[in-house]
Parts: sequence; C-alpha cells; structure tokens
Amino acid sequence: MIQLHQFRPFWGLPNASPFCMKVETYLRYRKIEFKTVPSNPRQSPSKKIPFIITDDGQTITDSEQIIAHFEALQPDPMDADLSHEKKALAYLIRSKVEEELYWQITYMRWGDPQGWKVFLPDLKKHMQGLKGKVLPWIIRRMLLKQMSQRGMTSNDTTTSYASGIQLIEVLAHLLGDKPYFLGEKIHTLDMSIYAFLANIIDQPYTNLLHSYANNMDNLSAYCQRIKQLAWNDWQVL
Ligand SMILES: N[C@@H](CCC(=O)N[C@@H](CS)C(=O)NCC(=O)O)C(=O)O
Repeated sequence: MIQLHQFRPFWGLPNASPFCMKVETYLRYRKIEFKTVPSNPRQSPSKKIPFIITDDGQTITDSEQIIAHFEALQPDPMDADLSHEKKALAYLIRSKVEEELYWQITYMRWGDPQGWKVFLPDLKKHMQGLKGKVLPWIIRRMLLKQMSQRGMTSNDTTTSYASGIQLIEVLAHLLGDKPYFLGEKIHTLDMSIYAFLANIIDQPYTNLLHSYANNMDNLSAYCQRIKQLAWNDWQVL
C-alpha cells in the first residue's frame, strides 16, 4: 500500500499543510489507494513534507514530483490536453500561488497576533511536555525572521496581508465563471490551488485574508466543487 507521510488533520482541515493537502486531494480525486502515516519534516529525506513511499519501496518527495509520478502511470493524464502555452501558464500560476499563499497561511497562524493566540494552544496539544513549552517559540522566532524578510510583521497585519489579498483578487478574476482555472476540465493545477485556498477559506478563525477570500463567491464555489469530487467521504475530526 502506498504510504503518504504528512501532518495529522488539524482545525477541521484535512491538513494544515497545503502541500500535504494538495497530494491527498490528488490521490483521493484519482481514487488511488493509500494510507496516511503521521509524520513531520524531520522524518523526510528532503526535510519537507509530504513524501510518499511507493509499493516498491521508492521514496518520492515534493508534491509536484509525487503527482507527476502517479500521472505517468495513468491511462488518461489530467494535463494531456494542455498546449505548451497552457502548461507554461499553469506553471506560473502554481508557482505564484504556492510561494505567496504558503507565506500568507504561515503568517495567519504564526505571525498575525490574533492567529497566534488561537494557534498556539492547539499546536501545544500535539507536542508533549517540554517540547510543547519550547518548540513553538523556537519555530516562531525562525518563521518571524523569514516573514519579516518578505515584509510581513506582527505589528502590521494590513500590510502583511496585502499581497495575499491582491493574489486572491487576481485568482477570482482569473477563475471568473469557469468551473476550473484552465477551463471546463479539472487539471493538476487545481489540486494545488484548491489546497491553498481551502487552507485559507476553511480555516476556523477569521482574519483579513480569510474574510476577503470568503467574500469571493466564485472561489468558495470552486472549493466546494473540488471538495465534492475528492473529499466527499471525509469526516471532520
Ligand atoms: N516544494 C515542496 C514544499 C513542501 C513544504 O514546504 N512543506 C512544508 C510544510 S507545508 C514543510 O515541510 N516545511 C518544513 C520546513 O520548511 O522546514 C512540495 O511541493 O512538497
């Protein structure tokens, strides 16, 4: 059985890591059987999760490589209909979404003081003893430094969320009234965009980015559409 190594579900989200959720959305959508193995970045050869171990014992890291591995085995690859131009466009959209929204999602939890207030107690529940007392603060210090290099600071949430809000607006315009980002048909790009949007729209506490994204009716409907296709049988824990 294929093993998907990733974080446990959190806050009613299938995964608090959008990269893990992207891979799980893909495997579920494709109806590829797998089992999840609770893990963390330290256990990954790349020091990032998710990673998978295939039936024949091969380890694959990186969400995009994992999807490419399984797509190569499919009789009907999801992106086979795309021209070089559309593939290039999909690459640019995905790269921007993953880079920008990864830091926005990180900021919602670790940087935004309101987010940190609710994130910390729940994070500590998953860390026993001394680990729970020190580790969140060590990780936060490191992340705050990385976020400040991107112009995001705890004392200015408006500026910190501005680039995320701008990208959400761009995505809403790009989607328009199409069902999926590249048209009528779902593609691997949608696995990524859905996972990143769901980590903003479906997270249980509000903030400037969450409320802005939730007001975009087409993006909310898009998330519901993919949820129906891939996560219909999933129970919120
Ligand atoms: N390019 C990688 C990125 C994966 C990634 O950044 N995962 C995060 C969790 S959302 C992680 O493991 N971070 C740990 C770290 O950067 O130390 C992918 O697509 O899988």
